[in-house]
Amino acid sequence: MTRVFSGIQPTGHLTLGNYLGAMRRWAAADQHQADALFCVVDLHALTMDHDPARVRRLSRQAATLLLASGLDPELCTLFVQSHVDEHARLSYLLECVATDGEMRRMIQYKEKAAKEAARGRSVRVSLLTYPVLMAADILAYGTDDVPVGEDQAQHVELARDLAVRFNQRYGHTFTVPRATLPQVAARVMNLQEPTRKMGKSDESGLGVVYLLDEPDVVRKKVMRAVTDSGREVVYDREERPGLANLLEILAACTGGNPEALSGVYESYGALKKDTAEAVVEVLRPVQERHRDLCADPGQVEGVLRDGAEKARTIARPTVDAAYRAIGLLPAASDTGAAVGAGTETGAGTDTAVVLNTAR
Ligand code: AQP
Repeated sequence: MTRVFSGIQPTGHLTLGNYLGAMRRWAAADQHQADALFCVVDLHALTMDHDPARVRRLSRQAATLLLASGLDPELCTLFVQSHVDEHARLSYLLECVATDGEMRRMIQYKEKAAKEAARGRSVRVSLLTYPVLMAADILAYGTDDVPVGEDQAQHVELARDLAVRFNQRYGHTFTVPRATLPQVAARVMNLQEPTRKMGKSDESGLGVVYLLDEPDVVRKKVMRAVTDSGREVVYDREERPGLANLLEILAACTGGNPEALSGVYESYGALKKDTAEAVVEVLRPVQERHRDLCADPGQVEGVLRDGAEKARTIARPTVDAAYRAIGLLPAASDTGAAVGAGTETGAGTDTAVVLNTAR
């Protein structure tokens, strides 16, 4: 069965971009078709200046919203990254395979490092290395498919490269994963700056629809969306990014096609009104379920506890195999497991190492 893994960072309140680009597919398709794991990747939230209490609060909120968006613990595994040590264990090994140059080419690193510098803050080393942790998140589970929005495609590409490199150097250990992108709304844009991604760490929040925004707030944000000069409603991502963004949001919410929808509207106002109502309707059931789940926090905690236990049992053998393959001496109780691991170091060599150390 195909193994699917994907995660979400508790770096801010979850947005319509997170929902349309990733979460909705996880609930509607992935958990039914695959052996799927979904994770609140809280370690990633420590890569920028952060408030510990806020990260804790947002982690719980993200898990609750994932359940509210339809993830079913009977069908998939939902857990918090820091509850499973295997992610951090594997990340170090992959840092020994990744290069400084490839880390510095990551677009998110360049953008976020520039943001930190502009605020006069120093850049954390973890901001540079977190794509390796993300590769570890994915590779620890023998993942085949990683359903993400377009902004994460480069990081999944890195996970692929590291898997291939590790396998070539140390023997086949990892499945090589691939990113799967949604057909529509792979990159929902900020409503105020439609050339910028709708992101949860946006400062003003005016161009960002949050999953827990009240219907009237959603309506206001969509009605005030920046559109382009011109009168005709046409779908052109390059020349008319504001309009294209609205058409894509409407298409994603109604199951339509942005190009076809552009022919239906004669005015920007009508398009905005329908888009606002479509978003309100998509968010309504999520908000209702979120409210119910908040009334029973023990339920969410139980799901996360069981999820972490299950995730550990899946990740452990792969991460242990990577430790052996790369040449680390197994702890005494694991020595039996070391036999045969690695490309050049067979059982005989392992035994010699143990004997030499004893002398
Ligand atoms: N605008 C978006 N359009 C489509 N998909 C998106 N995703 C995020 N934003 C959009 C997808 O949601 C999943 C989880 O995202 P994440 O938590 O890894 O990243 P983020 O929301 O972009 O969070 P950041 O980096 O903390 O926020 P910003 O960018 O504001 O600084 C992923 O599958 C992602 O592709």
